[in-house]
Amino acid sequence: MFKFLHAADLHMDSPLKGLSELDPTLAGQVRIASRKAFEKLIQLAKDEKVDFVLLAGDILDGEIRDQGTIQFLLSRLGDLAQTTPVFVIRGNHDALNHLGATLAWPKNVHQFGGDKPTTQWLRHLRVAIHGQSFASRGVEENLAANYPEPEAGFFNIGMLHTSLSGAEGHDTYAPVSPEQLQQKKYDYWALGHIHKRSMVREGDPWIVFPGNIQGRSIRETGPRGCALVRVDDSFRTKVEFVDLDCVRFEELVVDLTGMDLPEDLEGRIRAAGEQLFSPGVTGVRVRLVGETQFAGEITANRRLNQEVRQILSGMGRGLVLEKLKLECVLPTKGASLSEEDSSQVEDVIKDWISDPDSLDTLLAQDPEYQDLGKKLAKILSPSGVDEMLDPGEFIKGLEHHLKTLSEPV
Ligand SMILES: [Mn+2]
Repeated sequence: MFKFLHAADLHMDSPLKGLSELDPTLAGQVRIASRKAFEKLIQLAKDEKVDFVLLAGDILDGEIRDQGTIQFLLSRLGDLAQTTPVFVIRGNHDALNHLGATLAWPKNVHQFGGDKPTTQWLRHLRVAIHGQSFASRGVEENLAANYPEPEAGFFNIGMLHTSLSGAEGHDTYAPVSPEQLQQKKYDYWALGHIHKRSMVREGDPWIVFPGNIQGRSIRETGPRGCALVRVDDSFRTKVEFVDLDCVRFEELVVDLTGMDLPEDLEGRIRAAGEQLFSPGVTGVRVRLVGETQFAGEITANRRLNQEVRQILSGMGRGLVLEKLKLECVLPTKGASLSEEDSSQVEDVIKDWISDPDSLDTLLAQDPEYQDLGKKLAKILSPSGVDEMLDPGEFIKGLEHHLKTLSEPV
């Protein structure tokens, strides 16, 4: 049996966005997050004693702002390369013509060329790895179409940087459909480019995006890492995602529906926050949603940002506020009426239409109708329940409600 790691989209030293107001200690962690994640990848390779490592493109982010980035990458890969072969393809961000074809890769790193697909063999493992780098940034043709036939008796891996048939939020590169990949009769497609981890197919063949190793903004929420792949002697394969990120981004949706007191806001945020797992630092986008009578009060609170920030940090779990979004609203008119009440309102309206005068009397005398007045008031005005007890007002309310009905009764 053998094991390998499949990672992609390292975007080394790419800055993390949306956490600018962090205290200096946390800011330091955020700055080195992509390097930390890469170190964890190397450590995982050592701990698991994997037989080889695949890096499926966008290892570098593009512009090299700092030569230290490359030195760091090469030195850590060098640690590994003493024992473990590493196979690299270049993607759109680190295309050969963009960043230069030659990096001083350590000896055991093999970089696939960009002219045509080629194959590397690990004969002792019966593994054949096929791959091609991006020669330039905008590869629009189906690279996989030219990949070689599978090597009989070998575990065939195709390394490819691709958006497959297109994915939301990603430019289209080296397009190919999962069905076309399947037709190649390989065992495992080690893909890169899409930053969200996914198993496009779980066998026959495996088609896997490991995602990036470190999320970079609120657009990249959830755990990030690589795929650890175990293959037995019959080539039966197990794929497991392993988290490597040190800084995470999460969206926290806090539903304020039915909140009885403004002070309950903290409890609701805390309860929702308890559900988050933080690997160290987690940038949290808090979205306050739902229907609450305090919506106006919440929106008007100019200290709210600061308060939410404190609630999160008070939880002691490395949660920091990325951004606060106020999406809660006053209770919708009509939403608080049960079906039974609604039909009762309809009945009242019908009575009123057939005999407008009778209803005034009815409202004044019948407690049941007064009660209904309160219920109707809820639809018409969430805050003005009491004034609606006046029968005249109730009639006005009914008139209003009648206008809002789509069908005349
Ligand atoms: Mn890419």
